[in-house]
Amino acid sequence: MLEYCATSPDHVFNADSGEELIEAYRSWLPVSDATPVITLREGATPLIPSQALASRIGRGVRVFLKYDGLNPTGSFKDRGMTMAISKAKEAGSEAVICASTGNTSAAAAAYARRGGMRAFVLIPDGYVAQGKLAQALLYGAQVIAIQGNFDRALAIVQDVANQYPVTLVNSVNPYRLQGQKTAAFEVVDALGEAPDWLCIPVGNAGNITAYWMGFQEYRQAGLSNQLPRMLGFQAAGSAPLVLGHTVEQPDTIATAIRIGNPVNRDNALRVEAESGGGFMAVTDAEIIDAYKLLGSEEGVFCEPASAASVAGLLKRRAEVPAGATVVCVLTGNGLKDPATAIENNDAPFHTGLEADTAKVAEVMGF
Ligand code: AN7
Repeated sequence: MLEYCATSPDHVFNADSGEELIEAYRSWLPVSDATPVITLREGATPLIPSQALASRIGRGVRVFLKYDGLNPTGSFKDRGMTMAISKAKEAGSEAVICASTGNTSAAAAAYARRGGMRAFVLIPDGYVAQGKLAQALLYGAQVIAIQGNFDRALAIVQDVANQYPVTLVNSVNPYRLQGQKTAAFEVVDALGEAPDWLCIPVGNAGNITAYWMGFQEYRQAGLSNQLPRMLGFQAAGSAPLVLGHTVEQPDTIATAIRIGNPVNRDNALRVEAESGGGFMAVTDAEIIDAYKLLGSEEGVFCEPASAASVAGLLKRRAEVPAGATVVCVLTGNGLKDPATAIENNDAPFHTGLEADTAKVAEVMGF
């Protein structure tokens, strides 16, 4: 694991500057003047207060949504990918490869192509949301759908990257986590302090590891006084960190986190121990309830996997200390997976109605 020490603790982030993530946090990242920065102006995503969640918890608790679905390719993966692709370019790489449940493939494809590199992505055939597949194809990646799950795809791309001249950009690539830690910086920059709880969906456990790194670096530099408890939430059918063993046949509606053998398992257990946090499972029904609540009460459309953080917070609401500040990470944009939204909502949807004012007024209830 690559360790990087911050050199300039007096950095002040200016979200209005329109700077790309690497420029905004350059002194905290392993880049130099020789690094070609491949960017789509990622990062600087909003931290949105959620009154609907705060009122469900009560006791003066504040809840914020870190909406990373507003990154250029619609997920937090862009933070890691701007770093991984820039460093691959710096090293002279001409091609990158990843396994993916969808979002990594979209980000890898976009940044690789922008950097003039070929992108190869392995996905589990039939288990990637439509928007993500559309992105990988449109960005011009070579998409290879295998008859096997994500864990199998990851094993294959690790083999391929070991044997052939192609750079692996899954979260075993240390530059990925370096880029992703900037989300924690942004949270502290926005709140002026680290939150008390950080709720986050967990698949491979790269993001929870990266957030913890970011919170620790800011604390060491004196930019925050405290560290959050890190609460990781997995889908009940794909919960290896909760069960304590690999899940051979992971299953969940939240296909982004349909992962049975997390590659960052050891890091995840360290984060749990160091932060006094924990891992917990949420059912698909709880995920969908949270997903619908975010959309219909907050106007925030995230993908199902992202809603696991909110489902988890609601499940553990009785344990939130009075007056605490909680941040739920919304890792991906709801538009990634339109099919799940169309199948899971409570909106009245009148189809095939005659094009007539009186008929329209009638279904409106007038
Ligand atoms: C929306 O794209 O693993 O715990 O291949 O897309 O860092 O793995 C996606 C993971 C959460 C879990 N939310 O993050 C992939 C992939 C969304 C995601 C996760 C993913 P990690």
